[in-house]
Amino acid sequence: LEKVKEVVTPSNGAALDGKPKSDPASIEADVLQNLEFTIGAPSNKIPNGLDDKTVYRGVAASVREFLIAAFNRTQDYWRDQDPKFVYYLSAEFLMGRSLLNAVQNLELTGPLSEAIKKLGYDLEDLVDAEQNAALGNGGLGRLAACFIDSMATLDLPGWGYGIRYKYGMFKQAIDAKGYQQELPDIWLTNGNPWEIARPEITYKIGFYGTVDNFKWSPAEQVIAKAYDNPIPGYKTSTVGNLRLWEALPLCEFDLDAFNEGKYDKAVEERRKAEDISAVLYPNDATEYGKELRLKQQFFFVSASIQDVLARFKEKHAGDWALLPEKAIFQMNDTHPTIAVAELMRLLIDQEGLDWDTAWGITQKTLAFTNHTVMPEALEKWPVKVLGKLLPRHLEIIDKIDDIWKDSLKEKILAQIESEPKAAPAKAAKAAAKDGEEEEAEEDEEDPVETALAKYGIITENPWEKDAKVINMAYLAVVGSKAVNGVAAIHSEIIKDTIFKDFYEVMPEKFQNKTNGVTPRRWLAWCNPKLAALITETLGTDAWINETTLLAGLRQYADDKAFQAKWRTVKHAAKEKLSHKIKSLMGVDLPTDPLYDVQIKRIHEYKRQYLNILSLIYRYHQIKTASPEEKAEMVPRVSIFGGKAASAYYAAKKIVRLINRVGAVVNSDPDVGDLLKIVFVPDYNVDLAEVLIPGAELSQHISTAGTEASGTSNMKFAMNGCLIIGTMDGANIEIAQETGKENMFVFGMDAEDVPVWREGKRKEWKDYDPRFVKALDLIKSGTFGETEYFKDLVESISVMNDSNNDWFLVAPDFTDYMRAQDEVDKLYADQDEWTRRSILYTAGSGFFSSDRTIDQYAKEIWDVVPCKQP
Ligand code: GPW
Repeated sequence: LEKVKEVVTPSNGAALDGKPKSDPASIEADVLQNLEFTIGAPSNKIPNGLDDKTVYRGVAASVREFLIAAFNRTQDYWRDQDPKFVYYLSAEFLMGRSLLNAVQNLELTGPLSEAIKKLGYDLEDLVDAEQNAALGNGGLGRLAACFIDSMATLDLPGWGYGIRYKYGMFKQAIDAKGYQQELPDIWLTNGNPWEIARPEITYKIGFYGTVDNFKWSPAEQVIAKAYDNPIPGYKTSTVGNLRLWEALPLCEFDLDAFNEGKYDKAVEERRKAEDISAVLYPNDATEYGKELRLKQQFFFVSASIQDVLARFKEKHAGDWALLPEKAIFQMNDTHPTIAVAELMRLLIDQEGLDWDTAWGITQKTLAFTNHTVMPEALEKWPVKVLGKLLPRHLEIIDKIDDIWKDSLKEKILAQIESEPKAAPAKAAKAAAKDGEEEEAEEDEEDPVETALAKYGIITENPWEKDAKVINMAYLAVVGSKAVNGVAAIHSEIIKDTIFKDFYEVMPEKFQNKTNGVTPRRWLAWCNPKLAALITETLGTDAWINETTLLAGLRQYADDKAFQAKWRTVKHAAKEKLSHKIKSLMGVDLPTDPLYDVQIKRIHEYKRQYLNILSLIYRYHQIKTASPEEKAEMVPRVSIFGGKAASAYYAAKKIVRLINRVGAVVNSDPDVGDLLKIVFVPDYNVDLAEVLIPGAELSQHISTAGTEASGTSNMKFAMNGCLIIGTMDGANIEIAQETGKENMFVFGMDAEDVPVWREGKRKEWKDYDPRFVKALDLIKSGTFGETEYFKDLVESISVMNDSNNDWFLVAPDFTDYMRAQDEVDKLYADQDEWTRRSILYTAGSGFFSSDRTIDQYAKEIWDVVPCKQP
């Protein structure tokens, strides 16, 4: 056997004894072998004549062997043990890079770096050679990535399910005039060493066609092909899975058409199918109701459910009542909610269950997370669009809607009877006054039907006459066992607003699961120096999985010697950030000023506008200051990053404004190092891994009540970065954990915002003179393009039907400036600043996604750890 091993196993012994050898020499030999045979690098250039990209591929191929070995063992064990699984259905998984994460989670960094050094390369450079996997827009997609990391680390049987987009989030460039340019994200050109293609795992997905007597005959079919992405846990041998689907044509090529010389037609079917998994929709929190988007959603949901049911049948054929004890699907926002109808269809049409049995199973097997209260993001599919693409599903949704409303009838009737009769009488009187008594009589509707209307899943489209829409969030609420928001305040708001009526009739369904982030990627791996200091101070690295241990840092917050060490480490991270910006943009940033960072999707509700207005005023102050006043000012580097959805014009103008202001300020000799404003192009996961450790102040300044949670706020807090923010989303809980007095809190509260919008705003004229000054500077052309910026300026200063400063930039400005003054004052006191920085990290333990996932597992999923002995 030993002899055979030597001769046969090219891959480090994994195939025969199940575990590759992890000493530096074995790894080195394996990388060489992969460079030569897997990658096919020219042998005369091996080992040290290759570029980093090629060596990266060889190294990744070796790491892949470790991953696959542990992956196979985990999945075999789970198959054998048959525990209950959670399936996280998400249209987005924003994974970022995988090499460093895999190597760190597998605890291979030491021997691997040594092996790489022997070959004449540097692990850090190879890490930088990797393409970002950007199959997500922002917070929602990155949350899904953090969640599957935590599931693996907690040994929870679970898979992610999504789409293998050929093109991910667009790449952003900023042109010389400050405009955002969008470029395609061609991320698969050099192959993807982190995925395992499964040509043998395929499902048919149907679209269009007709329904005859409940039988659906699709007019179009495509194939969904599986790709598995192993997800390593940390300090465990568990390796979970992210299964992504690629769309392919049923028939490769129409040979008849080809033979007739119709070449275009011959390839048409292929193109139509491939379109489905071609590109990620780059809209964050806005929907456009496009058919292709619904196609994508149904495509991955159907493939995933078919896959789960197929595995269930292998073990438990026929025993459908057992399904809720073996599987739960978590729907990440409304994007996968067609799952409600698809699970019903498969159980009834394919497996022959009766309606009631199928509905009972469905309601126990699905759960739903809501991530926004903004109406434009809550998907409502026109009945026309959904009925054409998925006629059988429309029929099922229609019936769910009827049965759901029927189930409420008794309750409603009792309610109506208990109400005093005065209300209808009053209405009749009012009608009589208008001389329309008779008509009112004729039109009078069944009061029960009227009262039921607000519960309707299928409703009238308020924007279009006679055009019904399907409210996907309502469908999900009715079809799920649990519904949750993503931060404490958000989970309360959804019960009071978008789901109020539903909450009143089924309060037990509604829960909160405050978001979290993985402390591996977002502290331990991205900020190794701070991590080392924490480990040294706490005397253990157990905090990487037990983040509540970070609270142990509190006792050192006042310790001057510790503060000095903390500052040194933070400063090193600032230097790294400054180098990164130099290499990306050619801009030299001093490292002494306060590093202030706002990185997130560009959106009016997130209020990058508020931030840039305050900087415009700061610029004005610098320009008009005496030398003595200048000497008192606290220098600042303001960094922005984020993408605007391609058709979101206001957001694109804000991007341009920031860039224009930056160009003027940075080249003004009067300003010097007192203020630098940079917009880092193409903000993404790997930039975040440098920006977050290097930041000292971060801005989370959404209009109260609009940001469901936010998750970068948690990452910044973990890395000892102070927060200026509103009492919104998870900021509130971060303030609780780290001390509200340590946060720069400003602005209106969530309860005041609706009051403002409905009333106060109409008579308010109290514009802050500094706000007026900042807008004047834009208007008078200080940053050029006055015509271009005109409507942006008016949107927050001239009130009329189209401009109403919906996100309260003007009324929150004064308090924001007060908070900014406090920032400057505190930064001048470095000891106090550092003390708070330590307290942020110490108080961030609650925001680990391990905690979040543990709560999901216990309170919604009923899934327990299943770890190999
Ligand atoms: F609109 N979020 C996001 F709710 O990143 F669908 N993209 C989205 O399309 C939506 C939400 C959607 C974000 C929230 O804005 C953010 O507050 C939250 O922290 C994050 O989802 C994860 O829950």
